[in-house]
Amino acid sequence: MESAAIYRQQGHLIVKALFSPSEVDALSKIVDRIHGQWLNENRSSYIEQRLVNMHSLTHPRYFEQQPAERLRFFQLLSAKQLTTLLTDLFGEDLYFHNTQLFFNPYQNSRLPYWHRDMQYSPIDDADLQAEQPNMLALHIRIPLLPETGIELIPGSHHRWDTELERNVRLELNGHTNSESLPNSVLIGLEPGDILIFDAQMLHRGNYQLNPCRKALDLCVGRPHRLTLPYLDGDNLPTSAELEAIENRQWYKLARTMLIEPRQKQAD
Ligand SMILES: O=C(O)CCC(=O)C(=O)O
Repeated sequence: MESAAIYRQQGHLIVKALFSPSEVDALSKIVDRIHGQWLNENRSSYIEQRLVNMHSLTHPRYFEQQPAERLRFFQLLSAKQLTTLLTDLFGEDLYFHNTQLFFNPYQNSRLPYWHRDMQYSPIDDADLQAEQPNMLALHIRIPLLPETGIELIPGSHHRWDTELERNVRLELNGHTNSESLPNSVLIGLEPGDILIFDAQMLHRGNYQLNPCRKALDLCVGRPHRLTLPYLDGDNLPTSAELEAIENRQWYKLARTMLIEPRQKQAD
């Protein structure tokens, strides 16, 4: 089956060896420095709240001493082979939304939890279900270490929950969100591979199988009224940086999206 058909059917797609070893190495060095700063500033939250990720790795706060590295990071995140692949699969109208880094919780002190990303927003579950056919919010997982780090339920991007899935995801009727669910697949990835998946499909991490985890995540999607309010302009390239980025279309559209809704409100 061709890649677009696999994604349409499953809600996820693995592409092997998309990034070269030198690109992975360059990303890894930048991510390590950012993660190190974040950990210095957030160590108690990391431990007490059993955090499993951080977000907004492109924020200027991580580049005060290394301004040139921010541009390099944006360039690596929009590598030509990645933007071309995503355009072939989903079209031209994609924007850069944010980045995240997933890691193991402190001392593996937490169980992975099934969820659909936007269930943690104030938006009602019924509204999310109704809008699901109209939304495209993607995670592009870029593992910087080998991992068996994520579990998905194929096909759950184009349907809502079964009764069991709902009970588990929302912890209803005595269920917990860490219970096993039927028909799930556990994904193994090597550095260089990417996993593309729908942020609203049923998924959870896996913390047990990876002695150490460093999974960079790029959030890209089509502009939608439910996701755009979460776009933070601080995470986007400045005008000067934008001019210097070769494949700038995702960033350009993101910047446009920050301006347009305000203009519409003013009309
Ligand atoms: O990779 C993980 O640990 C979980 C991923 C996840 O929850 C997400 O991408 O929203």
